[in-house]
Amino acid sequence: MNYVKELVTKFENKSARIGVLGLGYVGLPLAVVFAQAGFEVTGIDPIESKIKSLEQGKSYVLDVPDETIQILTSTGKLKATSDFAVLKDLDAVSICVPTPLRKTGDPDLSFIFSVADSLKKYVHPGMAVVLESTTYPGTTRELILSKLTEDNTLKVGEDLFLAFSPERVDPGRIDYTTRNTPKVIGGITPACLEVTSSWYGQALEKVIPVSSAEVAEMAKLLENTFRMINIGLVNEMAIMCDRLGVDIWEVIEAASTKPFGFMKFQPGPGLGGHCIPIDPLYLSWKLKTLNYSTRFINLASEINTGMPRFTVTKIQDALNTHKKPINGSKILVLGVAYKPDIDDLRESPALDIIHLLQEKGAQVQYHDPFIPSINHDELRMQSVADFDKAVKEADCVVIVTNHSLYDYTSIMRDAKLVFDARNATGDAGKDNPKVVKL
Ligand code: SAJ
Repeated sequence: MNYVKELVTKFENKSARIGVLGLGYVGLPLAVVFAQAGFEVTGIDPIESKIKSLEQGKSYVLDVPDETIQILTSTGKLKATSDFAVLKDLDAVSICVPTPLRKTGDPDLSFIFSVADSLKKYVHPGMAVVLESTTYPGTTRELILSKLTEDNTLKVGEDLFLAFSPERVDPGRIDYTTRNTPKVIGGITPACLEVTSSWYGQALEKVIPVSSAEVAEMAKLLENTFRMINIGLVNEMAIMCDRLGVDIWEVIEAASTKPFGFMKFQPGPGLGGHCIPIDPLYLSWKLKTLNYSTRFINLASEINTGMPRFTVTKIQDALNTHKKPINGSKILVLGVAYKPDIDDLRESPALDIIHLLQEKGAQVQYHDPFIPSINHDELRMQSVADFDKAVKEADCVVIVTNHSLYDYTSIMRDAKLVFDARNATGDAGKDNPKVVKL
């Protein structure tokens, strides 16, 4: 049986039955893109509430509107289930499960292990499998392939076609979407690449084939390690400028006038999100097993994780100039999401900053239009209801995440003191005696 030919034909005539394992901010948009391309797609997720929501035509992912779900489910193009047994009837499945870190800072591969165990029960000859979850180079071959072929019934490249294709979803971004962002794919064998590129090529605008799964895994880690290290560099520049008494924000604006050979990054109160602070540590963990120390990653990570403490020191200094000890001061933190205009709190530096301020005896409140409450570790807080009152009453208003809907002019007018960790106040803040910047 020539499964390559059979699968390529099924992808080309859209008769292939597609599965997406994991319906989060990566998996759901991917399932939608495959369904919109004309495939019948089954989304699979163990969390019942997600399945219920989709069955009711409700999206829980920022980038997918309700009406898209309603159209695709009503036409039968998109179904959702928590029953993994449906996998036995599918021709192709993308794995989009989380790859977080453990508390120890080591990779948490439990989601990948669990999904590989489930898939193992149902994988069958003539099936394509693509792993999308960001992970260390070698995962696709060492974990997924070995699990799916451990009983030697399937032969990769002949009746099982396995590849890695890194997700490049940036939640909230509208210029680049799952469909139009170039998609790197690397197969375990050339036939794996041929089959999976044919599949993805039916739905995505640009597929970038590479020679192996490891190249694809490593490309993703380069993308996000590049970002993490450059943010670490500019954060250290901010610390240097603080020592030198030079305005880092003006320095960056000046450097950014260079039309080539420079890329602008901004210092901040820390590094949040589920990608940038985490992905590079998957790489450093893997290299440690090969007796190599990833010094750049380790140093940048150290600098980035030190930024919340540096920020709190600067807040303390700012209060000091107003003859206010931090102990007992009322501090209002503006913006706790990990980046502007989204509702995601994961790894947000605001959590560290609030914790450090409270440790120093400050009375901390927060406001975030996207995050009504914080329920994280021992932190239980509600976003303040009366924003204007809280700004006026605070001894210091700290801009941690510069959501675009804040009116920074009125904040500078009403606040006694503003600590601006994001240069949200811009030039107006530069000449304002009430404003201190990172
Ligand atoms: N940050 C800085 N300074 C910067 C840029 C970011 O301090 O110059 C901070 C942010 O405040 C945030 C963290 O870094 O706390 C991460 O920000 P991010 O803009 O990198 O946003 P993410 O984490 O959503 O990164 C995603 C990534 N996308 C994927 O992994 C598919 C990343 O590769 C993208 O480059 C990034 O979106 C993007 O460009 O928006």
